[in-house]
Amino acid sequence: MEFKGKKILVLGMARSGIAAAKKLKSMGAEVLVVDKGDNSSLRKTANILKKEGISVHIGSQPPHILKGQEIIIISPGIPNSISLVEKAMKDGVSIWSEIELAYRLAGPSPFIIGITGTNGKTTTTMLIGEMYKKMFPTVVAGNIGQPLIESIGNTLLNTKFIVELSSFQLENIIKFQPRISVLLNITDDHLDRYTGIDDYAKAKARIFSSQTEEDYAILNYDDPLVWSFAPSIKGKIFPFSKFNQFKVGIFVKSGKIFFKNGKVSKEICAVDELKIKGEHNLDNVMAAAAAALIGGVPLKLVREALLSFKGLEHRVEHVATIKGVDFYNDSKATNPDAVIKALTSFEDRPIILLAGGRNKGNTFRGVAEAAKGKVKTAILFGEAADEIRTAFHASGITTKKSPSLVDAVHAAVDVSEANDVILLSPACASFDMFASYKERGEVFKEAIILQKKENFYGSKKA
Ligand code: UMA
Repeated sequence: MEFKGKKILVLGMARSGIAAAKKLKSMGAEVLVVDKGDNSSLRKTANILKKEGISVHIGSQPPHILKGQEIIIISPGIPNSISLVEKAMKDGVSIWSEIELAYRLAGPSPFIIGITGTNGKTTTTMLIGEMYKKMFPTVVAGNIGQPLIESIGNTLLNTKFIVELSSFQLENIIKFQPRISVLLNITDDHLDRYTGIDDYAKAKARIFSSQTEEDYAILNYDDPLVWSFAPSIKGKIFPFSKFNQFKVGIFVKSGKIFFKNGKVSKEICAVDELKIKGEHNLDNVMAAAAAALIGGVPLKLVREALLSFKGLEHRVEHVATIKGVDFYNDSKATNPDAVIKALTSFEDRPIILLAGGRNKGNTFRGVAEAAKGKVKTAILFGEAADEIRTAFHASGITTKKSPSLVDAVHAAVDVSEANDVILLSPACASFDMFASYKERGEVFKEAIILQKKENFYGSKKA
């Protein structure tokens, strides 16, 4: 596609916006980047982009900036409901996500695997990446933290793009066509952006919108909302299930994972052989193995990748064992469903749960229900502490409030005994107290290292 001389407005000047602007500029487009924020780091970025010949406007997003613009590349964090975007739509300006731009520039019919779902997308994306890397030149990008556009132009013809996709990114795709799409699950999340779960699910299901009969859609058969999209999908449906078996699909039978596709039948591995535990991870493993086997990765390499995969940082990550107490960092659990899944990872061990942060429009009743009989104390922090406390009290669970995450770690240690699990699994976004879930996880881990150094247990519990 020709961008030379085209007037393009890039909305949002963070990772996606910066990468899109640079790419478009390199292709001869007339780029204007707009960000409503104004702080020292944005000003610094603005200066860098200006030096590269990119126009920048920060501090506001007034309607006049739309004048003459042909396309808007919108960052995922910006909803289509802001007045500037609503006006642009009325004026007939095309609105593309950075993913759409990357797709248009990736060459004819690029091999893309798109992975979406409320939870497990990063784990599944990483796993698929590990499998493909053993066989093909592979790019792993998207919502995982690296804008897809950054890798476009530097790849070989047979490169496989493994792309984690959020509902935000999918809202503004048009022609984006993954050869293989994966929809893992849909549960309440981002309800501060969507009118309800159906609206959120509709955004996720856009991943299938340009797929044809040649393409594949790997779907969670055990999730009724996911499966409800099956009849409307043009691509070949490839189900995965923990409870049902198929002639075409991937499933668990007698503790083993099987892949069947017509005459092809493969036993992949025993569930016990996997290092990543929990039922949700079984879903991720099945979806990943299906995406790899369908795409031509040999069984041997799929097995190798699966059996060596230890999981991700900030995702039920084991941090330390101190005097029989295990500390786990699950900072990436930013919605209730992720916490419910994490709580299933520790068999019958008592859990001290650290939760709180910024609520994304969710209710905590489900977490409180799942915590019954598992969580002995919940230590709560951040904006949503009172809301979570109300839900947990209704379930009869003891709670404590802490002014900070570090203080919450101290409070958890105070009430802990050998064999307990101290789990940070917040059920909320981090933005009320931290820059990201990663920073929150790092602060948690540092607090634990400090506990070790100060020999807290030695002085208090010996
Ligand atoms: N802004 C405006 N106008 C507005 C609102 C915001 O100009 O009306 C500006 C802000 O001032 C800010 C910029 O937009 O400077 C932020 O853009 P962004 O939030 O899209 O940030 P990026 O760094 O581009 O990150 C995005 C994804 N962020 C979100 O979806 C919120 C990243 O996912 C992703 O890794 C990155 O693109 C690369 O693809 C993060 C995320 O939290 C991990 N995703 C959500 C999730 O996983 O739950 C969906």
